[in-house]
Amino acid sequence: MNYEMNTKIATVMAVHRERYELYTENETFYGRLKTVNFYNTKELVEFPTVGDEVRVIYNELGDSQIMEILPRKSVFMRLNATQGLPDQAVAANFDYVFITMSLNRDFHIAKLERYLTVSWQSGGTPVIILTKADLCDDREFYLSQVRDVAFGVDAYCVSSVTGEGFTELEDYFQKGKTVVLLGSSGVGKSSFVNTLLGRTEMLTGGIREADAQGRHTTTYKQCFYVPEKIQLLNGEIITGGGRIIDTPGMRKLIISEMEEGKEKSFEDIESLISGCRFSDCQHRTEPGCAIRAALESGDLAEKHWKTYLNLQKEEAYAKARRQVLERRMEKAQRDMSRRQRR
Ligand SMILES: Nc1nc2c(ncn2[C@@H]2O[C@H](COP(=O)(O)OP(=O)(O)OP(=O)(O)O)[C@@H](O)[C@H]2O)c(=O)[nH]1
Ligand SMILES: [Mg+2]
Ligand SMILES: [Zn+2]
Repeated sequence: MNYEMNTKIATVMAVHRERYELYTENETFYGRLKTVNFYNTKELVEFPTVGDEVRVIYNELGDSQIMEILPRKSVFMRLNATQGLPDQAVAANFDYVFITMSLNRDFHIAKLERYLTVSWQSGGTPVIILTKADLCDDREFYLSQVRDVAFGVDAYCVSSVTGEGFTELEDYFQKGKTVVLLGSSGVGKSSFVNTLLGRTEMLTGGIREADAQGRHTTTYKQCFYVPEKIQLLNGEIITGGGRIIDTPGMRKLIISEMEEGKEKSFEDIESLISGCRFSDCQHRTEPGCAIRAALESGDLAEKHWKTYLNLQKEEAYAKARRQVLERRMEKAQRDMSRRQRR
């Protein structure tokens, strides 16, 4: 058989355990990873995720074989809960990151800052989507807080119940563009997707009232094609197109090599630091510390500074984790070659 002839490039639409839902040329089909390319390798190999472009050997009769992931233009990583295993890619190849927070109990500025950092670092452009506008009668109050931390990032208020706000999002849904949804469980990501698709594709869930925590209704990630015409609940029709990726609410996103991302959300702090008298200033008791001065005068909000410090700690943690993983990999390789020599 001529393998070249059966090679296709496909998009990963969903991941169901070891089976991948793939799409190309108007056809949905399934694939599995080619074992020697992904498991029995010397290096840690990442697994494909939703949004990835993969090269497959197409099989008409059953599951196709996924040979490799093509280079990604953007990606979100998530810390692997199992120590010693590589971090996992959550979604790839998106253009816009819709950071979703609800206009009621999920609204946390520190969380937003964190999402912004992760978004800039992912390679996508962040857009802030404040959900459940129908439950809120003081949007300006929230929007002004958003503007304080999100320099130059667009923010919108939407409601999946009334359809309000969706008209303003038309520009993001275009052929060839992909949007990924990011945000805590229960903020209404799947409801947002259903509104765009005009049908219930993703199950949505209630919130446990006692603690306002979402229930993690969505347990997998999935990519959808957005219709070219979207009819909103109020009957209005807007133009769509492109793709949208729904994800489960995420607790831990990895912050790694985040230098670039950090500068955008914390430009103000970076520029203050450059004004400290000592280049190794710890911003505690040193004379001529620009951070202390700004905190005292109120020019720098205590909360914003705390978020920055926390992110730095996380970054150090992520780096330490990577080093441990690398050392473990090296050891595994040494053990393997020792066994082979025997
Ligand atoms: N009032 C109101 N409720 C909403 C809106 N959007 C979603 N909800 C409700 O909020 C709850 C959670 O919505 P989901 O869409 O499942 O939230 P999610 O972000 O997908 O949650 P996970 O899948 O757990 O990450 C459901 O009960 C929805 O009906 C909205 O715009 N207004
Ligand atoms: Mg969901
Ligand atoms: Zn200082």
